[in-house]
Amino acid sequence: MRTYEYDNSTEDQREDHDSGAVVSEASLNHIGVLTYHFDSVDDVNALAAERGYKNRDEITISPSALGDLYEAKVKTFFHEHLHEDEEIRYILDGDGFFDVRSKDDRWVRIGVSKGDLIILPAGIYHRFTTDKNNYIKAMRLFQEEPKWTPLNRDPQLDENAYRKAYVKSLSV
Ligand code: KMT
Ligand code: NI
Repeated sequence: MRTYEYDNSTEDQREDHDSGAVVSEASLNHIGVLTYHFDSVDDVNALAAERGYKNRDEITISPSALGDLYEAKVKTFFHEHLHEDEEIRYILDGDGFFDVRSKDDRWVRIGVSKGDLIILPAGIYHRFTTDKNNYIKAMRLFQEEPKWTPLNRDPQLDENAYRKAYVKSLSV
């Protein structure tokens, strides 16, 4: 997984946007983001059992899978948001980028490819995009019911219980 500070240029979101500043796995862990690489689904199953992810499905994001909806979907995923639950994705094929907010509110870009598994904590502001190849296939894991309604960034969310708990976790 390649992780770096986003360069903040306004060109196509699907470009790399690599500022050249590397971000360590340790600093991702500090903001509650966990990353793994598993070549075998057995390892995914073991992690799922350990963390209580009982359910899963698969999503393909590409023009051929989504047709006319593709561009709109990619725009929605790239709108800065949070969820009231963890976002867990195991990449089955293709590539993409998760951008997460650092402690000081800068974008950190995480490039994901086949075999990568990423866990974003509830309450973290983030966004996702495909890359120039316009293709990713991922397994989505969840505990009971999928609760991944995106809550778009808004000052009112400062009062959201999940956001508050996340912000509090950053200060320890
Ligand atoms: C999401 O919730 O952002 C998605 O499911 C898209 C990313 S899946 C690689
Ligand atoms: Ni999300």
